[in-house]
Amino acid sequence: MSFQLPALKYDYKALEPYIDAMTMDIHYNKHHGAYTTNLNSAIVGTSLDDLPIEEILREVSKHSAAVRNNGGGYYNHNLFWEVMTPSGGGLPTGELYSAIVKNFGSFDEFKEKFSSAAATRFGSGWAWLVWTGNELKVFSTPNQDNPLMDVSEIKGFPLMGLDVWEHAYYLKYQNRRVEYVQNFWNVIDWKTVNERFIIATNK
Ligand code: MN3
Repeated sequence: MSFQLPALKYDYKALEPYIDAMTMDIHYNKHHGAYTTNLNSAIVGTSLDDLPIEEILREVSKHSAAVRNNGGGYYNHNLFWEVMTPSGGGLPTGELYSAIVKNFGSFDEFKEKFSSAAATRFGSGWAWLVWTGNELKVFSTPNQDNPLMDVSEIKGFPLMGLDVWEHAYYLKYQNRRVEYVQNFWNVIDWKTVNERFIIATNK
């Protein structure tokens, strides 16, 4: 079995002006494409060959750096494309909205906390909203780590992730990561994030 680059549900220019078409094209085909190819090379012929990606990541400390970096890169980008949409933005929907208010005080406090996690992650990494099993948490990870990994500071089910590697924004925003993070709120797909929340809380 090998992992496949998932089909995008929108075209490269669909998230403009917030995420430009050239960044989408390169990010998806070259970066996500390379994580996918390199993950497959790292697991071919090993005992990981038949496992779902979530199971590989759950015990990632037992595997090679190539599996950690490319397995994380593969999963994280699958999630990233999924939680964005051209008709995004606004307020979270459904049960997720109530849970955000309960955990963070208000949507604005949550938004501030998530934006800050994204802006202050030093170097390359990701900001996360995660369901830990009994609460929502916001934090960030370095490189391609994520909350499914046993090496993660906070573990749980990732509901949404924001890529803050320079390759995610540099062509359009150069060094202005904060502006990229602010604009992300215009393309977030709350319907999908709420669906992930319902899956996570029913596990
Ligand atoms: Mn990326």
